[in-house]
Amino acid sequence: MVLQRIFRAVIMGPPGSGKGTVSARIAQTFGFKHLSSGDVLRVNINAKTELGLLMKSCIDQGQLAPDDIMSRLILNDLRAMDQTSWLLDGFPRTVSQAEALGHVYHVDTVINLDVPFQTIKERLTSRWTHLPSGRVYNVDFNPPKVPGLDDVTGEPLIQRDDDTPETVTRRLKSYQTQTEPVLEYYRSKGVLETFSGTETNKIWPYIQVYLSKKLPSLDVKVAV
Ligand code: G5P
Ligand code: MG
Repeated sequence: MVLQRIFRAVIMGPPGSGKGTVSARIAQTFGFKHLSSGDVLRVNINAKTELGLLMKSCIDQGQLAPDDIMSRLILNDLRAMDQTSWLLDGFPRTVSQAEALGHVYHVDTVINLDVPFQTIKERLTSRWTHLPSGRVYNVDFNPPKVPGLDDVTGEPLIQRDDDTPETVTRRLKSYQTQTEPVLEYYRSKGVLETFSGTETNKIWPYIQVYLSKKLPSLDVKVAV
């Protein structure tokens, strides 16, 4: 029998605010499983699955995928992670998705990255991604050791089709209209914690301290 603390967290923030970058640090520091809805969709698009083919044009145009499809997809993946602490990145993105998640799981905390839109636009055009793992690089901020190649596997990096300046503008708009209301939803539940700034390295220590304090206060769950 193993005693473990199950912690369920969500990370939110506009496109390019650093959700993937901070999630990797949280996963490494606290041992959470990281599930990114965008990564799940991109892996499906790359593998040309039925879902991927359906979702590709939505994503390329900077629009959100339909709520029912996203909720089914993510809740299904979460079922396999029931015995472990997890961190959801990119889901929920609408109030309807937040309600679907809330019907099944209690969310312990929501980390909100509050980064100015101008900072974000500059970052996304210089982002490089390793598709199979979701690892992200940036030519200025965290360049790969060998240009164009993933540090861990040596496989090629790609630039996302939705990182063009026009699509980034559309993604930011849909964030304002469809995702910002989710912040209010979680604020009203008393679980929202906002971290503001323009540099991940400056925000990260505050998140680390916040989570370190939060974790011991959780109920101990017993897993066998
Ligand atoms: P995604 O994949 O969830 P977004 O738009 O929410 O996409 P994105 O673009 O993945 O978010 P991020 O994860 O917040 O951004 O940011 P990141 O990748 O860590 O950092 C961005 C860049 O900045 C990187 O190059 C990083 O190295 C760099 N960086 C980080 N910190 C710093 C710093 O301090 N300084 C500098 N200079 N650089 C830094 O969703 C994609 C699409 O999938 C669909 C939608 O169509 C969405 O648009 N989708 C959904 N649709 C409906 N419902 C859902 N739940 C959906 N989820 C996904
Ligand atoms: Mg991301």
